[in-house]
Amino acid sequence: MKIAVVGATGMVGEIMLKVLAERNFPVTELIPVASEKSVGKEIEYKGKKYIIKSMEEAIAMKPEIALFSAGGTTSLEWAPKFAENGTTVIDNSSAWRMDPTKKLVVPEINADTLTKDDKIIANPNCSTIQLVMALAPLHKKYGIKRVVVSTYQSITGTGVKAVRQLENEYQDIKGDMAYNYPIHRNAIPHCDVFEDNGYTKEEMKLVKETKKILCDDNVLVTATAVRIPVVGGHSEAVNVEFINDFDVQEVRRLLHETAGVVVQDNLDTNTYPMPLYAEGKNDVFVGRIRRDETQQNSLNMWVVADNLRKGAATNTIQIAEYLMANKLV
Ligand code: 11C
Repeated sequence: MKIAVVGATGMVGEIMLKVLAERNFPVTELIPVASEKSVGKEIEYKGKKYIIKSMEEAIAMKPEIALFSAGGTTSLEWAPKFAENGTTVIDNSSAWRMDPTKKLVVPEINADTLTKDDKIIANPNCSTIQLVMALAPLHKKYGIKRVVVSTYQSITGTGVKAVRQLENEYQDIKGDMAYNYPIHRNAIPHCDVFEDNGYTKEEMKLVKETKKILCDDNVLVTATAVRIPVVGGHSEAVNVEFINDFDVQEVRRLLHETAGVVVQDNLDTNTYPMPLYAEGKNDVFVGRIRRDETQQNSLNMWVVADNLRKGAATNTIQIAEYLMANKLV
């Protein structure tokens, strides 16, 4: 399969290359694409060097699939040009997610909705992916009425500038700031920009994308997204109210049986998910599963995942794997 990776030198792009190699994706020709300043430079994939191409060059090479992680503006401009030329684009930006003509896909949940006609496929936001991975099997069984989620998000979600800010702050060096405030020793309740309703864009992605992926507008979601000085992944405290009652042991079993979900929940051994250990892994980890004793049919849980992997690169590549396995490209 001829694969273009658009945004190959970015944080997610680099992980995409890593995950493609790790999963032995059958790449017959790799086309790394990046911004004009990187065109002509080299990147390495599986021990071989590849020259970074421009968008125009990549389109002319007619890749079967283009994995995009180059931001919304680039995607809005270029994804249709790739698609018109016969390439299936899997886009990791927010550009197409809420477009009613585009599918928003987490393969374990709704890849079966994909057809050959889907030429631009949207990859959800990282904090949404790990949330719906834990919610989907429970929604199927008990019906979700309402979700209250608080996130503890890794600085890698902001990008390389934020990683540098934290590193500088560790050493008391003054440098460029990715945030309005220091992030070292801090928790900033502000991920992405504020919207008119007082929520941030990140919080509203959790609300809107969850409904779209679960294909159910009746699922109520309210969110608070917080940035913390962590690099390994995003964590989420999730309170779920179901329509029907549940058994905690059965919830554990359902999650345990869900592909891509790992239950880490043993209080006797202090076992619960943490970003330090989720880093570099492709799964979503769930623990601290317990009944909310203040409200009927309600549950609390803690959900952790590597936001650059299952939250971005891995999910994108799983979509590509599904398209390939089902001959949709
Ligand atoms: C964050 N979730 O952690 C963001 C990063 O819409 O794909 C990814 C933004 C997106 O800040």
